[in-house]
Amino acid sequence: MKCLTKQVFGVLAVICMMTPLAVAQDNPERPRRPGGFGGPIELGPDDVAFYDAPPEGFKTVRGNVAHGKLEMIGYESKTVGTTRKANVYTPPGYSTDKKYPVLYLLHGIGGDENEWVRFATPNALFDNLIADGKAVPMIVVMPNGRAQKNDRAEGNVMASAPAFATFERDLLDDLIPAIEAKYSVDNSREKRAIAGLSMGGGQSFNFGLGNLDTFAWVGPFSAAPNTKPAEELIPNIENAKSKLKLLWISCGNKDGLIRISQNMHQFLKKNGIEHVWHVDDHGHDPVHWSSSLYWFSQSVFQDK
Ligand code: FER
Repeated sequence: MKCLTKQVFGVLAVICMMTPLAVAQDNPERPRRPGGFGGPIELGPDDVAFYDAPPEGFKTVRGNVAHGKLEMIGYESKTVGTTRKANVYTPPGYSTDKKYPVLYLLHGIGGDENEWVRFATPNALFDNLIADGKAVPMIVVMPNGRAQKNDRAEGNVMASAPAFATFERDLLDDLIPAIEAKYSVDNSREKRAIAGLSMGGGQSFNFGLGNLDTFAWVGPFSAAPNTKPAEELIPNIENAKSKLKLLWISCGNKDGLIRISQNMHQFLKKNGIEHVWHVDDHGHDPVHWSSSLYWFSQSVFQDK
């Protein structure tokens, strides 16, 4: 038994990642400080990669596969008091004759509803995985997690951190009902997932583990300091064990925020809560997040 011990797909899963600064997210070319946000990085024996780098072209549009559709929708938010935007991917052959699982995919502090689209080309990434039989056809919703009237990533983006907490109500009370009214969705908890990067990773921990009757699949990548303490998020170990279908955590080993994910991993390990812990050689950056989405997407909504 080495490192973290969790059996995922019959394999020992251990991963960790690192997180640089949020404002760097919008521009993959922008230079970053080594380590980015956060403090010193101390790596332990569990903090190793469980997956390889994705194959070449994993997020490039392929001419020889069926394509899904990416559209921008508006929904009425009682929480914020505005009409809010979300990018929605529907898979190839989307049909109202079927009911689809839904992944809610959240951005970081410098991002918005277009962030994932900009750097991960999720329509191509999902088209390719679905064509190869590696991901199940799913709807992917990429909303704006900054739940305030002006939700643009402007000025001092750190000042909008409280609005990322407010998004819990927007998500549960406004967005999910709007998605389930507009699309052909299987609305059982086993068919609803939440994942995200950095602030969106913290939101995934907080809203996912905090609402296990709503979400069964949780994927925080490079979680930020908005992550609540593990003891608060998981007051009932047995309940978490029985309700979680997958808790998939990643971070880069050059990410100064890795301590947050390491702490969560240690709590989960100590309490015997199965999870994936994947630590790659990246930082708080789009390469790590694209890779994490690539691998998480091949587990979500699939029983082991
Ligand atoms: C912080 C460092 C990083 C913080 C948030 C972040 C709220 C978010 C980073 C990101 O979303 O990329 O201290 O406090």
